[in-house]
Amino acid sequence: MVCNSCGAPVVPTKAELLLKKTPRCSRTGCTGYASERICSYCNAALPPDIMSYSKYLRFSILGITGSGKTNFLTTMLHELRHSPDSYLVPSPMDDLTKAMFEENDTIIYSMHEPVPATPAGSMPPPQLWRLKDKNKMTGIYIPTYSLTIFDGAGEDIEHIDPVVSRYINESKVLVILIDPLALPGVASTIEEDILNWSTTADHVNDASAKMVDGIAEYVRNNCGLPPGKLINRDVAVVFTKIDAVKESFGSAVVMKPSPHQAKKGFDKADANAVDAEIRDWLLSRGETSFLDSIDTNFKSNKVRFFGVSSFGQPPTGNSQLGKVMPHRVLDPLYWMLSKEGIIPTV
Ligand SMILES: Nc1nc2c(ncn2[C@@H]2O[C@H](COP(=O)(O)OP(=O)(O)O)[C@@H](O)[C@H]2O)c(=O)[nH]1
Ligand SMILES: [Mg+2]
Repeated sequence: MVCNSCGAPVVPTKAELLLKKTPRCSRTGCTGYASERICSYCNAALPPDIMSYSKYLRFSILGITGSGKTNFLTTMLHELRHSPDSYLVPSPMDDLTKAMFEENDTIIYSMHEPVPATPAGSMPPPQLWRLKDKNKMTGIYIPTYSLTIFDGAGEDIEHIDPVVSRYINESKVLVILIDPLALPGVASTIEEDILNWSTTADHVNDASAKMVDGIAEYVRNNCGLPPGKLINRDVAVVFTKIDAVKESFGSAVVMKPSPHQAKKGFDKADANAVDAEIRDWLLSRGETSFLDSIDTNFKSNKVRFFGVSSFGQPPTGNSQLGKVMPHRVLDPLYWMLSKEGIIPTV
């Protein structure tokens, strides 16, 4: 904490902590208060209420460039905000998060365009959200959770910046996106227009598998884990752009509407069925290298596969969307919430 008058660092007294009072500056002659919090590592300003949450959720969205990270994050937050039976109310904790979200939200929902690719080399800061839990509200209290989301750095993952590697390391859940259209065997079966409108980058073979190996290596190095030890971290593998390959899923469970929100909990049977369908699909397309890189790096009981479409249907032109109807974009979040005990598993 820093004094708002003289800028000196301030350590709150025990009484101030206990009574949740704004600490006073202890410097002789200064009458200021320490209402500002800054990160002791990088000096960035932190939201004043950052220490006051019931639970802290942190996740990183990781995936090769163009795998759909930013569009997925934007539609996920939009759905959480706007769906009629949502009981978790999100609000941005700081101006930067608000501005980033509003810009992307306008592009998708008002301009009907996909969010353009993040320029190479730029590194957006993590988004800070608070979630209010209407379900557990009492007359005087509403449980509020902090949700920090890092929208990853695409292919740069092979040369992870130290700051990014810290975000990855501190994430409770790694959300790894797998773009079916970046898989060599799949791209050749997709209609050319749909493929062009749904992809922004060309990738080398096995790009997704290499990215997973890269992430795993960083987590291992940072945690001092030997190469042979499986990483004990929750991993949501999110298969994006499922609209572009929906024929091959036929009447699978993953193509049906998500049941979690209506059930006010995480529907495990539904999630198990989806998990099996996505794994089988990847196997049937010969994507063993991606599955192997997941299975040989992470503990199997910590990994869950999901299938989503941020737009509900492929873009209808170059940078042009039809009606935006996100499909199952909240499923990974519901899993995380159930792991934290915020919603029940049903
Ligand atoms: N068909 C389809 N295309 C998508 C979907 N989400 C994203 N895309 C396409 O993928 C491209 C890259 O998405 P983006 O979110 O920028 O990827 P990022 O680089 O991982 O953040 C976009 O230009 C979209 O055209 C989706 O749900 N369906
Ligand atoms: Mg992006």
